[in-house]
Amino acid sequence: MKSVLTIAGSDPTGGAGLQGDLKVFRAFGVHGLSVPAALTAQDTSGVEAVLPVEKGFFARQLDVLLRDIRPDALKAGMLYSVWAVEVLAEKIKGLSLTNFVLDPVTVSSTGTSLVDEGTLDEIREMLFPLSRVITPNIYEASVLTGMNVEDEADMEKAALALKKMGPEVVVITGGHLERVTLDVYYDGSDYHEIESSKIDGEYHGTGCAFSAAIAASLANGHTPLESVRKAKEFVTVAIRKAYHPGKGMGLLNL
Ligand code: PXL
Repeated sequence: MKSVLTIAGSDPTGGAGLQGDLKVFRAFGVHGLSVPAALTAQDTSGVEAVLPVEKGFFARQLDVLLRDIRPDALKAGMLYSVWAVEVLAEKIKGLSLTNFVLDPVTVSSTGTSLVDEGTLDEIREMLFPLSRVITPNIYEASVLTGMNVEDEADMEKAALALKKMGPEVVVITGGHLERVTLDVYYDGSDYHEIESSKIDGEYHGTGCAFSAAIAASLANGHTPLESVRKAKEFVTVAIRKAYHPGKGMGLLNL
């Protein structure tokens, strides 16, 4: 069985973050490894507080785990701190880890910041060049490029700008057309528009599940484009079957 590592935040609701990622890994038939970079206090209505894992202990978790198991793919979600980015970049380089999927998380679905000051700049500089696939949504693509990303043409321009920052593949998610949602995939030579039907309502953890599914699929030997398509189908089904265990947002049925 392939092993896939998530480095992300803890989400006690089980919908996003590490806990969501581990369910995705199981659904894709891979063994899930997980290292928390931060804890959150949250419910289905939103994130109330964030506590980063202390630097030395974050590094220790990675050191100990990675000297035993070499993951076939890994994903990073909420890293929160500048130093978590630096520690992770060192590990990926030092061990020549491949199939790294980066979800450049900025804010929670309800608007709480999930990055400390300077973290996004550090992600762009240190982690983009090590990434096989990056998965910003249109908001994150705007913040990372300084462009105003709204329609399909903007998404293509932003994907080009992001590609120049070093990742092998860029997927910008969450474009809205009249009846469909649109993701733009760019690998330096071709653009692919990936459409799916729009589903009403607010769902928590879609970005986390998407990037985790891409990582799992890469570990299973699929190409980035195949992996992105499989991840999109998986998340669409999970949204369609979402449920409401709490009083706030729906959680994906992973
Ligand atoms: O969806 C972004 C996200 C990532 N990671 C954790 C989260 C959230 C959103 O709330 O809680 C841990």
